[in-house]
Amino acid sequence: MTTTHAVTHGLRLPPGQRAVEGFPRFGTHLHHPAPEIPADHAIAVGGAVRAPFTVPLAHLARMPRRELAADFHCVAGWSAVDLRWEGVGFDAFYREVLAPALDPAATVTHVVFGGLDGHRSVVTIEDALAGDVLLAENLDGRPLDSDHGAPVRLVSPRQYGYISTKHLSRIELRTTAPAAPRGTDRLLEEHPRARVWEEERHGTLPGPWVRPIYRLLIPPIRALCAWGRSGPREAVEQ
Ligand SMILES: Nc1nc2c(c(=O)[nH]1)N[C@H]1C(S)=C(S)[C@@H](COP(=O)(O)O)O[C@H]1N2
Ligand SMILES: [Mo]
Repeated sequence: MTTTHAVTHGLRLPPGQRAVEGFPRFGTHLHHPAPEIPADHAIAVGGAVRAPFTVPLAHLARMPRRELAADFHCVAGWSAVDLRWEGVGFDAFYREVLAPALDPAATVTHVVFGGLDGHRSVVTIEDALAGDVLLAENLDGRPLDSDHGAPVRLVSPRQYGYISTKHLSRIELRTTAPAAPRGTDRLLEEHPRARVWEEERHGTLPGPWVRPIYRLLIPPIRALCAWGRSGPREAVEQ
């Protein structure tokens, strides 16, 4: 098993980030409980492939496994430090499972990762194939719980957290940049790269400008997300 330690550039945290205790449940799902996981959960692959297909989780179990020690950075400004993920490297998954199924005429430029709850993230092929991107099934030695993306999630530690789609159920290979979903709020406009060390927090505004506004969103979003947690209410972190 190989272990990768994410680059820290000699700084404890990327610009504008503050460490939090533990690892809160957080996301665009807000107060909604985690989605039901089908017993036969599989990742559906579509887009620029010769024919769509699905990859059952049992297939991941047979692939070379990787560990990744990394901090996790939400675009709103909190960072969870030193998480230990385990799963399959996305680069290996791409080589073994996705590339052989590609339409031979296609040049993939972007990968779309979709979750069971409808969340989706768009990643350039360059960022997706960075060596430390993982299809993670375990966190800190245990299978992912529903707060953190059971049964499998993307983890891209050099990008803001919204890229790391939880409850991963769909991978689409694209040959052009997909358009932003209709109704996307300009205030929360995503950056096409979302790299944390470059503070690519926002699509058009400089990262440091939006910091204070995004930071205001942390307490209400955290409280809403905690409300939808799977564990006992008394375990909800404040
Ligand atoms: N399926 C799904 N994945 C998601 C989200 C979501 O709402 N749904 N939120 C994203 C955001 S904004 C963040 S910061 C991280 C939070 O991951 P955590 O809940 O494990 O802390 O998940 C990301 N992945
Ligand atoms: Mo986030």
